[in-house]
Amino acid sequence: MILLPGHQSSASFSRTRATSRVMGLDRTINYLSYFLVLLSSFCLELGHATDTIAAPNFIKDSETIISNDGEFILGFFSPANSTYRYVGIWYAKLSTTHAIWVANRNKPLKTTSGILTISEDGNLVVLDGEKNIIWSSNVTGSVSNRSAQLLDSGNLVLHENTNTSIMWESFQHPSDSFLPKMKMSTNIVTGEKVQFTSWKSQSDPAVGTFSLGISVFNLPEIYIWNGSSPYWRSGPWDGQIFIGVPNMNSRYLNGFNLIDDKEGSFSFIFEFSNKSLLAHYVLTAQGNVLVYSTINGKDLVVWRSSLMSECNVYGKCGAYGYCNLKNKPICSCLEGFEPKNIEEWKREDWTSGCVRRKPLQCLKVSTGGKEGKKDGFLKVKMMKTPSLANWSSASEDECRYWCLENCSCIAYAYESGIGCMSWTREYLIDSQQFSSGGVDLYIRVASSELDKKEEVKVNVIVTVLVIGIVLIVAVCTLFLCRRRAKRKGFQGEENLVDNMNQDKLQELPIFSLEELASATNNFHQSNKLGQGGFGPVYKGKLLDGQEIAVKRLAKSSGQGLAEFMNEVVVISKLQHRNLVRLLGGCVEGEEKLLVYEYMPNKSLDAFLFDPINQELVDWKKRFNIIEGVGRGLLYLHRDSRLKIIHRDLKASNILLDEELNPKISDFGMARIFGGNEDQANTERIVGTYGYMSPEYAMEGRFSEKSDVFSFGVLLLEIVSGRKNTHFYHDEGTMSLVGLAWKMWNIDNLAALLDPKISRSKFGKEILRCIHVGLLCVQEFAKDRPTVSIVISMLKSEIVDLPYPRQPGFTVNQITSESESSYPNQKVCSINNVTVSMVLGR
Ligand SMILES: *[C@@H]1O[C@H](CO)[C@@H](O)[C@H](O)[C@H]1NC(C)=O
Ligand SMILES: *[C@@H]1O[C@H](CO)[C@@H](O)[C@H](O)[C@H]1NC(C)=O
Ligand SMILES: *[C@@H]1O[C@H](CO)[C@@H](O)[C@H](O)[C@H]1NC(C)=O
Ligand SMILES: *[C@@H]1O[C@H](CO)[C@@H](O)[C@H](O)[C@H]1NC(C)=O
Ligand SMILES: *[C@@H]1O[C@H](CO)[C@@H](O)[C@H](O)[C@H]1NC(C)=O
Ligand SMILES: *[C@@H]1O[C@H](CO)[C@@H](O)[C@H](O)[C@H]1NC(C)=O
Ligand SMILES: *[C@@H]1O[C@H](CO)[C@@H](O)[C@H](O)[C@H]1NC(C)=O
Ligand SMILES: *[C@@H]1O[C@H](CO)[C@@H](O)[C@H](O)[C@H]1NC(C)=O
Ligand SMILES: *[C@@H]1O[C@H](CO)[C@@H](O)[C@H](O)[C@H]1NC(C)=O
Ligand SMILES: CC(=O)N[C@H]1CO[C@H](CO)[C@@H](O)[C@@H]1O
Repeated sequence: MILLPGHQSSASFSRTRATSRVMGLDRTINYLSYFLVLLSSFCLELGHATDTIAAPNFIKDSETIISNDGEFILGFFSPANSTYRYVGIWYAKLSTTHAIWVANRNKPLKTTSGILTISEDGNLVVLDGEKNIIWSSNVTGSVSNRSAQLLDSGNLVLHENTNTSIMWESFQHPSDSFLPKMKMSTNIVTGEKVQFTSWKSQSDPAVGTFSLGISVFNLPEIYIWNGSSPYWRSGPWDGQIFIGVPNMNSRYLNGFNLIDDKEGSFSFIFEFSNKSLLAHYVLTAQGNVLVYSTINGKDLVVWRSSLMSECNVYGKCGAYGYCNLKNKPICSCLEGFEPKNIEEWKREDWTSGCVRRKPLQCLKVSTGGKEGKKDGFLKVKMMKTPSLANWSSASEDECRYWCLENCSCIAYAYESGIGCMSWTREYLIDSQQFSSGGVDLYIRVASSELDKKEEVKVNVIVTVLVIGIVLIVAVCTLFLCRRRAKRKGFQGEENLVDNMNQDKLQELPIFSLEELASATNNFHQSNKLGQGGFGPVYKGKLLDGQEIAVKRLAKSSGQGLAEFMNEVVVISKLQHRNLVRLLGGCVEGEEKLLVYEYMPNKSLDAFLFDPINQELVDWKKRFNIIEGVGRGLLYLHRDSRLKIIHRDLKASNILLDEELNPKISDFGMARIFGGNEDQANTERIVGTYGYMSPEYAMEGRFSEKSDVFSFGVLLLEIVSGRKNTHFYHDEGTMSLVGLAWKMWNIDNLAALLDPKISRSKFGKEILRCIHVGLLCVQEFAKDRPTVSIVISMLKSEIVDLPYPRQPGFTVNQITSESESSYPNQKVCSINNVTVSMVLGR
């Protein structure tokens, strides 16, 4: 059966849409061709070809091909209120029939006689009834044998039959829809871009005026352009969110990732771990971005961007202006600035922007004026930073200093996930103020502006004092609680809880004690999941069926409130798939409870150290857990907006979801660090014996490297399936870390492995993990790698690992040593329970 490419014989593809209008002669041909396809599949073993078009086959109007998993359909369609025919791809299961990709968008077919096939030159083409090429994938080069396949991701690829290399793919030539796994990208060296263009209107897929893509001026940001002028920008990416999109539900940002290949190419990609979310983004003909998601089987718009608020329009308030939806009018001048044209501003025409009230001192000096008081900075809170920032990796202090010293620097901002941003341009544009989120922006003003601020402050202070007194009375009850907590031995020295943090509790969903009692069957013993540092944890079920875990702080534990508040403050600020999610809290009378998402598979120790459960976690799962914990820790240390030292990382604090993905929990001990603080001392040492780094256990010094130590211990435990407590070995008692070191030195790491892991396939990876584990538990903090390096090492991005030095705690030394050097130290070393040591100084 040899047919020329594009020959008018129709291969029928099963699962055509219900709209099939094949009749009469057509049907006969259809049967005939069906027979031919059957025949050919016998002869050529084509297998099932419902997701593939291979020459000489083709599909005609009314026929479709379907991705292997049934999620996507490729075929002919007409948009709403249009009779024109287009070739496109759409979601099979969503009720929005909006095509996520359109081939001949600028050149519609006027009849239903079009076909889609592979042309003689090997291109994917749309032909009209007269065989004219309406659209082509336009791949140049030698003529070869290719076929097109609709993948499960919704990507239509044209590949070589001989070597399967991809010659063209629809993900590289998108229309208006951004799907999971797709890469939106810009290469600043080659100028290559993958960006999205809106339809002209809902009934016309032709290229419209709006486009969406990445713009890179030092920092990559997502922009929407109207024609060639900026229309909306996302603000820079801080590793977790776009700082100009604070109201975007973190659920839809989670899974977003920036890929910087360090060679000039930046891409954004997103993917949800929960496939049933099926979310995708669409740039509408009006310049809006919609997020579609499937919830309870219905697809909904769950988020919309720009036009939702006037403030989102790029440069709405002109130079030096900023927009705040809560203000009336929405535009104001930044502090130290006034409207350039007051009449226009009165008419709410803000485009002329604002001008500086008092000239900067540094300009006067540089033009020969006399020295006066130095300029300073005014802080504006919760801002979307202006566009076109310069970036450097400087610390916050360096950033401020540099900006103050350089007269051309008119503003700076510092955000730990981004670094130092500064503006050295003539003006600041597209600033916006939010009621939460955003970053602090520091604007350079003359010193007299700062003085003025002081005067106002005096007035404000009087008012604040009055309100303050009222507030003090109001928080009296809580205050008394805290004092009692302190009296009972809590040293308060590193107490993060200040009155401001009481607000945090208010922000959090509040559950009533009654609700939680009924959810847990009155905290019934049978619902008890375990014992945390400060009280038992119960499983519960809310009235709406949601399963929860409730931590009930022991009434008697004097330490409760501070740690409780600490946990609330820390977790409520964190969002990461490898951190357990706090759903709410409850404070009623003596009772303090925290409500978390429920993790059906309990904690890691229940798997690692249980001879039966050990079997359930093969090496792949274990490695996945190691990576997940690493990512969660990296987020805590570096990527979140705060720098957080967990201080109590251990197997029983790693919870597992239904797919055994790890989530770090128990933030009762966590410590938030200021911007450039990276080490601290404490007199109250909390942590778990066996996981504590030497410098922390001995001297109370902790830093991210003490978490790295704990992570190293965890790594060794995961690989060996043994606890790092003392166990008997041939030559007396020894800890797991000590044993690992010993085996490393006699080159017998295999002896360390959990016999339940089949090692044949992953031998190298397992040994690498032990090696990294040993690097993490080195005695001196400075020798230990940071978490980001640990992750690179685990992923083999760093190939040559250094030779580890002697670990801390190789022998049972803590009690003896600490007794000699710290006679007043009390060590309560119950192996599996968090201990608290109070150093009397
Ligand atoms: C199609 O036309 C009808 C009637 O003119 C109109 O109500 C509807 O909004 C149009 N739909 C679209 C998607 O343009
Ligand atoms: C393919 O090339 C033709 C001729 O250069 C051009 O008119 C057409 O727009 C191109 N098609 C695409 C999809 O780039
Ligand atoms: C093209 O590739 C297919 C599948 O590999 C093969 O069956 C067919 O014979 C090839 N056609 C030509 C013209 O080489
Ligand atoms: C695959 O084959 C095509 C055409 O024969 C050629 O252009 C391409 O370089 C090949 N790709 C690889 C990876 O060999
Ligand atoms: C987009 O730009 C065009 C031309 O400048 C203008 O007429 C139109 O109003 C703009 N659209 C929006 C939504 O701002
Ligand atoms: C995925 O999301 C759906 C809808 O929100 C939810 O019902 C389901 O439980 C989620 N599945 C997982 C594994 O989180
Ligand atoms: C700011 O960015 C511009 C353009 O990229 C560059 O010329 C200038 O040197 C930068 N300034 C600083 C201080 O980085
Ligand atoms: C200030 O910044 C500008 C622009 O980046 C640069 O050209 C200039 O050398 C800097 N001046 C000083 C004193 O650092
Ligand atoms: C400590 O762990 C052991 C065994 O793993 C268990 O029997 C014991 O009850 C645990 N102690 C506490 C206080 O949870
Ligand atoms: C390994 C293991 O126990 N997995 C379980 C995790 O939880 C889900 C849901 O409860 C179970 O179905 C798995 O068997």
